Amino acid sequence: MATIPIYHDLSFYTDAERNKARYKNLLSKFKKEFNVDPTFMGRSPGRVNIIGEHIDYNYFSVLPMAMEVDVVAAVHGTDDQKVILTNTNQEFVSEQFELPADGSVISINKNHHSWGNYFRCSLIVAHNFILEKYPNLVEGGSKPLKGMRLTYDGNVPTGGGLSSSAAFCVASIVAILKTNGIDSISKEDLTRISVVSEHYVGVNTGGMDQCASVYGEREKALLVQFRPKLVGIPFKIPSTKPEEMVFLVTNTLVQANKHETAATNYNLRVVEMAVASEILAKKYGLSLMKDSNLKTAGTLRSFMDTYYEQYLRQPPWDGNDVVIGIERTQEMLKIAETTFSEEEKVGLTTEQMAKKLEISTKQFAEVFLTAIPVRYDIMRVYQRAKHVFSEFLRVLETLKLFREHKPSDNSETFLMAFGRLMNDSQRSANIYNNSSSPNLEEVCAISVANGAYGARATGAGWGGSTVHLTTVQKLPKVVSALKGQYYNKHFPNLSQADLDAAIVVSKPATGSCLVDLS
Ligand code: NG1
Ligand code: MG
Repeated sequence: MATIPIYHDLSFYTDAERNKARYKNLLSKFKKEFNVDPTFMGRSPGRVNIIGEHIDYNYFSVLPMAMEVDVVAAVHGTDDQKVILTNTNQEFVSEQFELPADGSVISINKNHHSWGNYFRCSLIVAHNFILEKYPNLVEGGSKPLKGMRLTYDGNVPTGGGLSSSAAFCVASIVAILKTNGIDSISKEDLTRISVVSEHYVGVNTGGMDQCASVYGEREKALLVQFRPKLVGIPFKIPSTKPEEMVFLVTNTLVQANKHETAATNYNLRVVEMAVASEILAKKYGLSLMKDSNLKTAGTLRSFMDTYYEQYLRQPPWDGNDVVIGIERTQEMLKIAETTFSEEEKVGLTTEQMAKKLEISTKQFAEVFLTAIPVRYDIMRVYQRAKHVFSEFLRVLETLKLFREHKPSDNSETFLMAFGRLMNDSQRSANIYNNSSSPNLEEVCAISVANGAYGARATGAGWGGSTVHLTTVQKLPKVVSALKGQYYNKHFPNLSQADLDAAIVVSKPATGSCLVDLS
């Protein structure tokens, strides 16, 4: 089983030089804070998603890559039961707390939102994992975890769609496991446990970000699969000639605060898609595996698989054969079109949804509205299903394009087809998933009009970052258009440093790792 690498220097960065000052500052801050040197560092990167948005929590594959920006935790384990969290960024005020002396797993007060809660999430999943796999380290659960002193340094923009939260949680889990004596951390285990960590602060994430953060490799993008099992498969993106392809990642500088808007945005999508899967299943008399984050309802992937296996009695899809995947997903789109009347396609009230499911509104509330609090007048169930199936189709078409592109092929044709898929993804996010924003639309339109083949929001949306497909040659024009038409217009007083941080060319980077300081 592959384990996360251990480094003794910064050679895992493409640009180690650029990070040296950062690490020096981190180490001196630690020493000043705790009067001792850290013994190791846990690190995990942010990611950019190339294509496949709001489908990971339906278990449809996505295509992200890890980035050079990351979260690093310098650590010193102690024999007391105290955890002290500090950060090189003054905005994150120090926190400390005691681990329960009786060896029990801590709990979180969800109503009190703080950065320390993300550490607590990590502690919960890491502790449960230790109890499950290494119970002797904590004497079967009667001994507490080790105390820890930590200083964090992160350069993933927060609320920016590059998954700072996942990078933070994964780096923290690595730090906690290592402190408690687990040196060899399997990528599979690390992904599996980190995927659910943020659920403890009430954000019902899928598993793309954590998986990309763990499995990232230099020069490689990732195919993140959820079925038949969760895994990140690194692969080389084809190169293009004579114009070398690049991904530009830009931040709209409009923060998407997922935590505060969850009830009407992110979490509502999770619920709407679960409702969609159950309505589709009802139409064919199928009973779905209850695999959504609600745990009382299915997912759209579960519907697709059950429809083929139980209704059409066809063998299960292995997730790899792109042609079969495309065929099945196109069938799903047809089903979504015919399951709802024109009137229902506008959106459904609670009564209408209960009626379609042939249950009472009280039962509807029990199944769909209890585990995850959401607010709505109508649920746009048809639109969400349409977004998810069409978006997965675009992921498969992108993969097909990558696999079929040969070095001797015309790059322009390839880039145009790839860009079109990215643009279609953005259109669907805007029209069917309602997860775009005026700023995101503006940024994408500017870059496409100035030399990008495609542009789209990356991550949850409603603000945050965008990813643009362009080439080394076309890049300067795209960047200067974005500066002139977007940043200067909306943020005229932005410092040069902030502007540089908002516009980055991203190369695929190394995933989670340990840095040994002994
Ligand atoms: P961001 O916005 O980057 O955190 C979120 C989810 C992903 C995925 C995307 C939408 C988290 C940690 N991650 O990404 O799992 O669902 O939205 O594709 O919330
Ligand atoms: Mg996040």
